[in-house]
This record gives sequence, structure tokens and C-alpha cells, in this order.
Amino acid sequence: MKFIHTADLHLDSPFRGLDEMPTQIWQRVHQSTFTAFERIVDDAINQQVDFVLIVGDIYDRDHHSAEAEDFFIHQCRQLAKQQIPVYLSYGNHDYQPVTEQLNSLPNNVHVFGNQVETKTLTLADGQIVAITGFSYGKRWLVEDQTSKFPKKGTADWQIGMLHGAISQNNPDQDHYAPFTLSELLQKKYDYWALGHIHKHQVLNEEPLVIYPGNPQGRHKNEDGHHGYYLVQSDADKLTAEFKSVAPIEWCEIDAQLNHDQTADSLIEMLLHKEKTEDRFKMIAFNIHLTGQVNDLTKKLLANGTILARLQERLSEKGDYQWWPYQLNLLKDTALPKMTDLDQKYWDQSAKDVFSQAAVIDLADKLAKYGFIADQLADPSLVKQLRYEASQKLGEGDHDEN
Ligand SMILES: [Mn+2]
Repeated sequence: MKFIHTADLHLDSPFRGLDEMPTQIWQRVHQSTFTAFERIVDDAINQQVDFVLIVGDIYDRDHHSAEAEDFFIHQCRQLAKQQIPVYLSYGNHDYQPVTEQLNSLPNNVHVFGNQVETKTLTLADGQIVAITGFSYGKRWLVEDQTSKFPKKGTADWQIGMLHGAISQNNPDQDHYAPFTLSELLQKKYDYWALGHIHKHQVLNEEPLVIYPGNPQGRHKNEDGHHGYYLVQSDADKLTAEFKSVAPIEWCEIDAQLNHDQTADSLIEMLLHKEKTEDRFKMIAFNIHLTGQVNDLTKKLLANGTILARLQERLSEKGDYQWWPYQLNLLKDTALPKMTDLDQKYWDQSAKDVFSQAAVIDLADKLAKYGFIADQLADPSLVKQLRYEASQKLGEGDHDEN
């Protein structure tokens, strides 16, 4: 048995706020979620896998684009031509009622219904594979779904497809089919194909319990390598190998601004900060201001001049290996200095205000402004909000002194 496990394709991610860049780069960014999946399909065909598993979030938003759907159907047809079946479940980003008549996908695509169900397939060598899963019918699934999965039956291989997050034992956070690892292991399955968390990770070795991550990161909080897992059997054992496919890698690079640095010398330094590799990189530079700095350089940093000049320099060469899309000014003290008492209140309020639940609640209230709700639904935003709020507080604190 040989199969591909992927999830969280987020096809046609909007990459908001990044459209002010050379067309050549914007197209690369905009196409990246498509390219990543195309590479997975090519690999499936070249590797002659028995089937492909896609565990939720095929599309980036509740109302996905026609372009994304057309692309996805086309790719599934490529797999159909090679008789490769696809097993698919919808996640919290593309939740929908699953009904026969709505299904415009080719016949090789098997979509899991909104209730947990098991589908079986017979491999060329006669082995039987049972695959159990479900699709989200709504944005949140607060109840544990794993309890509805049957224990391993008579099939040669049993695989569970689960788009969800490990239970935090907190009703404010457990919105995505919460589960525990021991619960999964009790089912005696041969493989757990997870989805939802965008960073690839192996939660358990025997049996394998794996998050493949999204095949293409969408912003700097989804940095590093992105791809899928190729899983193969050797006698009665399964091994999984991570395969990188993302055409774009998001990076954050730290740099120090010294007191005698001019705009020109800073630009030179940033130009040489990044060694180019095989992968195209989108880079956010974090410039740390330590001690006394050249005031003029600081002003040119703050008003965007230095970023614009850096981009100009790269555009002159025209051969893009990387692109600086952001330049962040960071004071040495990332967090404000507060008395212990203040810190206590800050920690408490930060917990209440910047919880994912509070932000999602706000997103629901702003639902009529679709673009705002979409932004707020992004978990990485909570981190960003918390960080920026503490920066602002830090500035206030500084002014008083
Ligand atoms: Mn996702």
C-alpha cells in the first residue's frame, strides 16, 4: 500500500495586503497554493500511489472561488485518468452539507458525509483498506467526534481521517472536533491522517498519527518547509516520509541597527543577509533598535523609504530569488516594563481579550463585513494582536517616563 496524506490546501488564499509588489512576484504568490497541490498530484501519478487522502480545508473560505473549484476538479480528473481514488473530507474552512446532488466532482473522488462513516477500497494485491472520516457541516464542531469512530474491524488496514485539534479541556477553545491522542490509539487503527494544524508534525510513531500541515504557508507565521506525507507499507508496518512542495517559503530575519548605520549601509547589509537557495523566499526583516541609533536612518525606516529602496534594488536586477515584503522596527524591549501588579492585570486581560474564542466572537459580529471576519478568523492574528498591543502599551509606558 502506498498513499499520499495531505490537508489544508487552502486553494486560492487571498494573500491580502501583499498586492503592492512586482506583478511577477504577486503572480507567484497568488499561484502558490495551486502550484503546491499541482505538485502533489504530479507526485501521486509519478509514484503510482494507491490513493490520496485530503483531510479538510481544500478551500480557503466558506465561499470559495470558481477558479479554485475549477482547478481542483481538473486536478482530480488527472488522478482519475490514472485510476487513483481521492478520499476527501471538508474542514472548518470549507464546511458544507454533503449531499449527492451537490457533488460535481469526478467519480474517483469519495467525499465523507457530515456523520462519521467508513469507506472501503480493495488494492491491486487484494488487500482491503477501510477509511473512516466525516466532513464539517458547520464552522465549529465542539463535540468529540472520535468517539463515533468504530474500532478497527476486519480490514487489512484501517485509516482514520480527522480534521481537528487536540482537546485543551477548555470549552472556549475546543471548537474543532477536540480529541486526545490516547483516544485515537484506543481505536487500534494503522494510521491517523489528521488535518487542521498547519505545521507538519508526527504526533505518534506507532501507529503513525500525523498532521501534514498545509502544502503552502500563507504568511510569516506559517514559515519553514511545507508539503505532504508519502506513506508506504512494508509487510505490516507503515512508514511516512515528508515531501516538500511549497513554491514559496515565508521567513523572518533579524537584523540589528547600529548607531553609525546610514540608510545605504543598512540596505547593503539587508541585501546580503539572505543567501539564496532553491526556494523563493518572502522575507520580513525585523530590525532591532538597540541603544542610540542614527535618527535619520530611523526616520527613513519608519516612513517606508528603506523598504522601498531595498525593493528597488532587487527590481533593478530583475532576477527575483526572494522579496522583502515587510520591514518591522522593533525596540529592544519587546514587552513593556510594568510593575508586578500591572503585569498581573495585563496577563489576565490579555488572556480574556485575545483568546481565539473572543476574536471569533468579534468576527461573527462583523460577519456582514466579510473581509474583516475572514481576517479575524485567522488564528495567527491573535498572536499578532497580542504582540502589537503590548508594543503600544510599551510606548505609552515610555512616554510617561
Ligand atoms: Mn486549515
